Amino acid sequence: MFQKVLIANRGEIALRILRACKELGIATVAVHSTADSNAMHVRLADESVCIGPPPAKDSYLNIPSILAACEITGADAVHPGYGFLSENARFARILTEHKITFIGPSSHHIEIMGDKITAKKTAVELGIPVVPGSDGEMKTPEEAIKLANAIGYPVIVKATAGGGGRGMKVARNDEEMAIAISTARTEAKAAFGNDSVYIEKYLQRPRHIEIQVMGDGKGNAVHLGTRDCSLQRRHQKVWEEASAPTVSPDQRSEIGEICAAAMRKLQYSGAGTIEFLYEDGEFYFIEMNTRLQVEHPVTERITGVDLVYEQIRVASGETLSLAQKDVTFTGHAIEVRINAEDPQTFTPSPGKISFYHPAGGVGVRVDSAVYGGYTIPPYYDSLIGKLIVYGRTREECLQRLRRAVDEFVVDGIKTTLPLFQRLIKEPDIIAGNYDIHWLEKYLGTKKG
Ligand code: MV4
Repeated sequence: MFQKVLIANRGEIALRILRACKELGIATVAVHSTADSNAMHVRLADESVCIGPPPAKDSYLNIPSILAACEITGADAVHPGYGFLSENARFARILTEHKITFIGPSSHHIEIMGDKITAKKTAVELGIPVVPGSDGEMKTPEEAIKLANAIGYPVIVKATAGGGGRGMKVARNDEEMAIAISTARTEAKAAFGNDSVYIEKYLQRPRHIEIQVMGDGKGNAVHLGTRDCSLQRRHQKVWEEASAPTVSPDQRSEIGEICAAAMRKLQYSGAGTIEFLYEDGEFYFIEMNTRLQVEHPVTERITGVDLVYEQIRVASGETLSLAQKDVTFTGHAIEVRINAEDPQTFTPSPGKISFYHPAGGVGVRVDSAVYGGYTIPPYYDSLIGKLIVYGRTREECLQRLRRAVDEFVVDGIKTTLPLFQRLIKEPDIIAGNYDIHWLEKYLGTKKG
């Protein structure tokens, strides 16, 4: 096991990782920018190193500074959290070259899944169902139009180097296709330095359902069930549930076992999420995330598995502490993301929290790194904290969510808490009847 772990992140996820390290008896190193000197992750770590000025590219994304922090403190492993360097294959490789363990998958697996065409080809080879579309890159509008006619419109053009919704264009006929291919290539070149694009059948009203997986790099892997993350705004998730309300236990086992078997074949190591679009009872692979996700606590709540503990264990060379038969699913969990944003316009609202009272009580977990008197800096994402509630049934979970949102107080800045007050009264939300477009339609047509 590691002696000392450096946490290359900030905010609630840095605390989440610190807590797991403490329970494992591992010493911790926090890194921080000059804007985060007073941050909770710095206070709670055993040691801390300032790695640069506020902009993330100069601090949390600054590989030489983070390597230097490892050298200075003698850390033998780095946990990247999510965002920042968590899916940077070069960072994972450089750490390995310096005999420091990257707590995550191999740089090879990060690379495969980072290239969306290679990811999809890999999924096909592993027997994971994918969205019908091109086998590879589309070079010309003519080629794309020919294939689009074979698939049938509407079709979506995606950037090979994209992901998370960046660089996508929908085409409904040949004329739109010609334009979509050219503009998508130009935009992809500008955004990612790579103009490669591919096409897929456009699914009109899917849900976003993902499977949590965990492997040990020795051919052992398990799935930890489903999450429904359809409630998003501009590709930012707002509300996540486990299990996905519309997937039966039999269907969960079926798609889950396909994913776990795929990870065994790949000898995948660490936590991963296989993302699907789900429409008319069918799963269609779109992407794989090779990291811990923001919404991992809902899975932890219904399975009882500590995902960060497992990540650290397998990174240190131990075998997975659980087999598939040990994974059980109990009750229902919902996470809502409390952001420092205007609840109507979603413009960021950084500043000083004058009073803070998190919700508590039975079935409530709050993952946050803020406190009363803390000033949220303007440089990073606007997540204040995650409210995770549990119920034996989805109905009980919703009742607790109502109660917990009422109880939660964050004064001094605008937050998205009032949005959740509204959402938990909506019949479609109560019924679990929503798709990936529901929230944007709701926000566009209804004014609070
Ligand atoms: C799609 C799609 C419809 N059909 N692919 C957006 C994020 C990226 N991970 C994939 N995305 C989509 N891919 C096909 N073939 C619709 C989306 C999409 C979406 C997906 C998940 C959650 C929210 C979304 C919002 C808009 C579009």
